Amino acid sequence: MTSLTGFGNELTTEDVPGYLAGRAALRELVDPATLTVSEVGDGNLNLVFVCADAAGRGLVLKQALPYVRLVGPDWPMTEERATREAAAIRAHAALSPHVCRLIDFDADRYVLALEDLTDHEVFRTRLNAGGPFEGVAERLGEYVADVAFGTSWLGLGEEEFRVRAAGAANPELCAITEDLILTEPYLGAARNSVRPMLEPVVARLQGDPEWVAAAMALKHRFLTAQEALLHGDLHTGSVFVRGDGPELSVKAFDSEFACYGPVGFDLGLLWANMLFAGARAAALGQPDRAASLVATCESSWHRFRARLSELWPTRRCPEKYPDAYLASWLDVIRRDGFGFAGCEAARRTIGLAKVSDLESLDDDTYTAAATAMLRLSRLLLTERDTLTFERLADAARDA
Ligand code: SR1
Ligand code: MG
Repeated sequence: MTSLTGFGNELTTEDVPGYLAGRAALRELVDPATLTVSEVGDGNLNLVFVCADAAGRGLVLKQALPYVRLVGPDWPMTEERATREAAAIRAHAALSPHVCRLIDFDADRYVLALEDLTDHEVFRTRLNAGGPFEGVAERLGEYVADVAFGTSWLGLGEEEFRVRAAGAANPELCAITEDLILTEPYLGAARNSVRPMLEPVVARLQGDPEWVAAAMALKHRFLTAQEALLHGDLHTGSVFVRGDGPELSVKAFDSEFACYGPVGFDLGLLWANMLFAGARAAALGQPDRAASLVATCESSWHRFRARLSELWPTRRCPEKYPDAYLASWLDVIRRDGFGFAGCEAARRTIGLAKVSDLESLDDDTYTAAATAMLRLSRLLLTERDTLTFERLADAARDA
């Protein structure tokens, strides 16, 4: 039985069949009488139940707990995040095929029923195992473009945009992002930690006012720019993949951090996590794989830009937004993307909720990869206005 704390509303593996039988939208999709259920939540926040019946039909239930699972009941967290995630999935799934589908949402018990993607694997797991990645970041670039345009004032019109942005506030989850990604790695915090050999590198960076000020400027952007409904946590652990080449399937999931914010935030998190995979490969003595992983930052950007440019002629009120504006918005997004990548690079190295790309390495390879990521963080943050992908690739190779 899975019951973490005994909170009344919490599902256990035993109650899931009865729960499904009681939900009109779900009981026809799987047979509650022949169900096998396992709790697989390995993320930081929620319970996740994989359900399959004897006929092989399946679905997934995700329940928000009233606290952060990673830490426990000492860190309370609103279950309303499930309501916001449901709204974000609906908005995003209407705009992109690369989104895990929502089947049902129980607003009383904060349970999302999601399409069964157990034939997929988590992208980070595949990357860590040395698996194929061609085409994944590029599809994610398209996904970011589709949802960015479609939830922006350009896709919605100005009044509808303001209504949607006001309805999508997600303050508690944004506070986690503001603290963990945009404050603590730079200013220091009890929740930060690195292995001892990295401590001097971190101390040097935290004493570098240019790096710290750049991170604060990105926090300012995150707090004040409301361009589109972001995924809000688009790292490689929030993406399922299946197959390769023409069979490739890519699905983003776990959008409980969704909020209106700067579009470059989603791209930046994706880029930083591809750089982590690259730093891991480099530290493990695979320079060609590392270079190809780093190159996905540029190729996902190109796909993002191409898709946004394709959507541009469909904007509401084209007379209000001349063509020249697209280029300037793209410039802003690229610069933000570099900056937020620098923040994510620092956060996943120094702050809470680290990445297995680094954490599973032995001390020598960890030191090489973590030091490289902190060097890249500095470059991405302090030189974001003039940085090119070519320069980023050179720096990643030399880091
Ligand atoms: C306390 S939640 C920690 C992290 O998990 C998620 O993946 C987000 O990145 C969040 O910052
Ligand atoms: Mg998550």
